[in-house]
Amino acid sequence: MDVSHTLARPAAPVLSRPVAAAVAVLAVGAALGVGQLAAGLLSPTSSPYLAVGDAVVRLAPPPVVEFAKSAFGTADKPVLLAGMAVVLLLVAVAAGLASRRSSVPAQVVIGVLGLAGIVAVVLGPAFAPADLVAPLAAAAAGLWVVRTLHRLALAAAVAPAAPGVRGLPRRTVLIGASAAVGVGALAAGGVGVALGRGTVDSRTRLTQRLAAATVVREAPLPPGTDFAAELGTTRFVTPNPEFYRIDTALRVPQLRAEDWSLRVHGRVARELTLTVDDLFARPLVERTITMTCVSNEVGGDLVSTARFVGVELADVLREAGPLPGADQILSTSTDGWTAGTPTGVVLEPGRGALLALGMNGEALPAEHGFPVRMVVPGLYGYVSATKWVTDLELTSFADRGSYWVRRGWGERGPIKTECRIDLPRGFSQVPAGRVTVAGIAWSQPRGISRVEISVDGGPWTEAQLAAEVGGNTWRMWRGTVEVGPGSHTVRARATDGLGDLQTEQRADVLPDGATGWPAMIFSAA
Ligand SMILES: Nc1nc2c(c(=O)[nH]1)N[C@H]1C(S)=C(S)[C@@H](COP(=O)(O)O)O[C@H]1N2
Ligand SMILES: [Mo]
Repeated sequence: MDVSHTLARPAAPVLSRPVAAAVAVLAVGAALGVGQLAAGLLSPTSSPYLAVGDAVVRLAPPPVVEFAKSAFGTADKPVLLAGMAVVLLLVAVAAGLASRRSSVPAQVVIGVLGLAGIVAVVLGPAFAPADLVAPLAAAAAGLWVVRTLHRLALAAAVAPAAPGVRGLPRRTVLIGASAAVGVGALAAGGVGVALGRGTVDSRTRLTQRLAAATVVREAPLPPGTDFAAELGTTRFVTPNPEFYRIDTALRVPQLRAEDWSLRVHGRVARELTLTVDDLFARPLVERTITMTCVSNEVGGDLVSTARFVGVELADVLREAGPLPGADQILSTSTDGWTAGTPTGVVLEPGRGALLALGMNGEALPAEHGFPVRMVVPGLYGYVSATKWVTDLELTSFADRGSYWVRRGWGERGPIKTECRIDLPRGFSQVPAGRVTVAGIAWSQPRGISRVEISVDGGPWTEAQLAAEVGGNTWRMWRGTVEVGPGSHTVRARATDGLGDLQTEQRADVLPDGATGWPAMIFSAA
């Protein structure tokens, strides 16, 4: 009697290790590809992969972030994304190896990864419900692929040659399905990344368009506007990658110039809507402007200078025709940030406020407001320099607050006269004798007429000023002091273009900008 049929159960099918690992890796790959494609189609910032990367950056302890910046420089982001890919690959392999009999462990791992993507997207800076599509689609694709491929792989493991889908041998079905998933994931991911790149291409086109446009250029910078070559101090024009950056956007809005428009409305005689083409149809002007952040401490580095190209904001306003009582221009960015600028300041003759498109010979970098931002000489950024600006509402200060004003910062935000000592560097050791002291001073739009320095409480002596560019920019200065061996303190103070000395009174940055004479401690030997 043959009992084997009734007593010996067939061994539970088991996947080989390579096949089990490959199934999970393909499923995770499919999830990433689908997520990237959906994000590319709907909203580049909803990519679960990039959102998790951003979350890592945000949650990383500051020492880790600083280490990454110093070790990898501007490549820190690609390094992070590549590192995440390696981690995901290892997690997928481990999940696959744990799923040789059942796909449940791999499903749990993919579910957890999917949840991480969803949470990261939801916690993103500019979350909108539609942003859920990409991470949800990614998780669904990953789960579907792992279950389907696992089922096909188990069937093939039991009887590779038995007929499967459409009568093809099961092993052939498995290989075909796996290849289709792999190729599909790569293609989806590639298309998604390419779609998300729209901003990059749009920037390149706008840079070319600016280069070809007729721009009313400023005079070239006079020679001797800085001492960077001799002293290694701050350069007059700040290269874009070094321009200070302040905004509330955890993820830089990715816009296309072709899609951008600006609505001018509210208390106006005529509502306007301007596209980038409309801006190019107006006179373009070049203007060198030093921007300053109200949060800049005395001695701080939240101050930079660029040559901007744009259209006159005052002309746009006049065309819209502000109505009586419209004392505030409330500007809004695509990410919902707002600034309130005094209408009267922008309309002052010669103020030179811009809707800027260009910065130092190229289109605005994405992080500085591509495609269009406001720049108003003489006002701190928080009341004037809206990046990614899409809406100007003429209103009144009495009626509407703006982002930082509602949080306790001053309503008007004129820039205060300040200076900074760049040399000698803090706590540095220099040879005793004649010591070079150098720095910058600013008082937009009044300009700088004098800078004085004093060592160890001694008399004030006048520093030499670098060539003047205009009231809207900072001005470099240098001088010397005589010191013997030991510790010393050098102080500096600036006088603006109207002859007013900057105040010695120390004030905190809150509510309307720091004041006080900067001091630098160094030692001579
Ligand atoms: N959309 C948007 N624009 C913004 C801000 C912001 O948070 N969001 N910050 C403002 C502040 S406080 C300053 S000082 C300047 C800084 O501009 P920058 O980053 O190009 O140097 O941008 C202003 N424009
Ligand atoms: Mo700022």
